[in-house]
Amino acid sequence: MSNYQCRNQKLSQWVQETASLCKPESIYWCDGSKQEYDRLMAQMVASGMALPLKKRPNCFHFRSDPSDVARVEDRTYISYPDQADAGPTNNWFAPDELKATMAGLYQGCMRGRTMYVIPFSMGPVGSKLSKIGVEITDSPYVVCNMHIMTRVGDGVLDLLDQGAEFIPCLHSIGAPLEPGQKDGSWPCAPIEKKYISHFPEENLIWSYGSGYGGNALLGKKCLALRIASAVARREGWMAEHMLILRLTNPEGRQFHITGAFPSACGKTNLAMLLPTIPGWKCECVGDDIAWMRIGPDGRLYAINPEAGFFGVAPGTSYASNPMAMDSIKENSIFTNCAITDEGDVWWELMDGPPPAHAVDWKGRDWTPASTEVAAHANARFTAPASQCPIICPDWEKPEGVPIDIFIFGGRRASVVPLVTEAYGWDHGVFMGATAASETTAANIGAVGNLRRDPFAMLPFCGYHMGDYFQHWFNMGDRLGNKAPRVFYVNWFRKTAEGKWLWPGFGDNSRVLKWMCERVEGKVGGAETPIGLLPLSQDLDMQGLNLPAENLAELLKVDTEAWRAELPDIAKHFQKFGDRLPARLQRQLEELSKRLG
Ligand code: OXD
Ligand code: MN
Repeated sequence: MSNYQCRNQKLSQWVQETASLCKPESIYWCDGSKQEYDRLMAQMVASGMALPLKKRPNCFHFRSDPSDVARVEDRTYISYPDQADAGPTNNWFAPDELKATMAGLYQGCMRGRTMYVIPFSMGPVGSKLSKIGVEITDSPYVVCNMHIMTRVGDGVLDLLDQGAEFIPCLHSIGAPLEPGQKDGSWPCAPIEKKYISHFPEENLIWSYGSGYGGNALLGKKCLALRIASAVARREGWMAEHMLILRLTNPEGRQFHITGAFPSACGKTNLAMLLPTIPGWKCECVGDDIAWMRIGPDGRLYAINPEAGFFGVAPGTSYASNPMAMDSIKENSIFTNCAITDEGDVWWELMDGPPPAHAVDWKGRDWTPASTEVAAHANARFTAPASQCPIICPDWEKPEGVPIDIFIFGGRRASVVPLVTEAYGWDHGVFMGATAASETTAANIGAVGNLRRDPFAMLPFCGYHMGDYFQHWFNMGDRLGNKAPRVFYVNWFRKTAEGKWLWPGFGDNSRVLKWMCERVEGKVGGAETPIGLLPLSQDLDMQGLNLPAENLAELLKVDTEAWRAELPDIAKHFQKFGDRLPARLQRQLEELSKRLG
């Protein structure tokens, strides 16, 4: 039983084959309409899976199974016939073996459920920079989230009917229903049966067992980063884990900036920054992923392939990110938050005092005296990007926006200054390749450990990372003097007593201003062993009462501490064996020489 007759033969065959394998009760082709969204939500409310929020129009809350709360990096596979092609940073299984195991799991896995076919576009429908995907899933929660995060629907189906290529994304929660069996509120498979698999040589994604976030909304990390990074290398473009923003100076000149940061470094906050310096305006193009191609004028143009924000809720507040708070007032989905007695969501560090009573993310009574957090640390909101009050008017421009500046960064309590400019492209690639961050509660492993996360792509690069570094050099060679300028930032410096040296948030605009003025050639930079640093008079500090010693500390280059970093960088590079580009090794030698 199916509601649509698809004229794309390859697609219709794949849907039929999948139905024969997974044995759903029915097949439903999604049209992306509001009626479809409302109908599925109403069904989930009726089944008890979704809770409508009294305080937020058209908003719903979901509670996941406590075993299914985050991306599962150790169950995520990049599958090439030759393990060497996956590289040292990815989990690997041979395609035949992985497919055989997963086909066994998929056998009859959708019994008793509807199989949804979601045609979606990553990027504006029909843009040359966009890609079409089709996700097959047995989760109505996934369908509704995909409505927000991607462009689902008829426009895409029309392109498919005309024979457009697509990336097949197969997803099942892995919880078939026996006749008469009552469904749970978050059905999923146990951890040892979860698989998030990528077959880059076939542009194919197979996900099984999880209904959560990047494991299940396959357009995001799976397609737009892991598969797209491999496609981008073959086709000569870039798929990056980067926010995109537009900064306009008081004279009206626009600068477009992308930034790559590991988790828990304030990427969404930076993407929606409200500048504290007068006359400067920031607009958000995207908060997580950038797809970039060289345009006819030789510059690099970026689109945001997504249509929504899938943001971490705890810590989001009017103090930290007012634009995100305004984006989630309506038409949003919340997952694993706490619910107040008034029928609103709540999470740790939201503005104001905590509620006197709430129901926590596990459905238990919670009060401020409780010893556990009310919202899960990875609780999320899913919100349409169009609802962000500072969404850039050109965010859906099919040709994208021209990039002037790349920023890399990480969380470092010491050593790394507030901002450094690279001496040139190769040095910039070195900065990206050696990016490191101290782990927080959001990462696996001990808190405070230094984790190298090259280009913030460690969990998202769909091929050997040594080849990925080389791809960056190749792109730089093609861009020549039109390449974006590269900077490295660290908003997270602390005093010896553990106090923040820099206020961050909107005041980060002061650092962005310096970058823009460097691009314009208006301000200087001091040459240091690690790159160019602002002269303290060139950083706009008006209206900020920052003690002079803080600024001095933020802009200090501790040569001794940097020298001590070198062995760790060398060890990091060794992992990539003979696929480490010689140009990176040379950068390390030059840094070492400059440090003396
Ligand atoms: C994300 C991540 O969820 O990077 O965006 O982990
Ligand atoms: Mn991300």
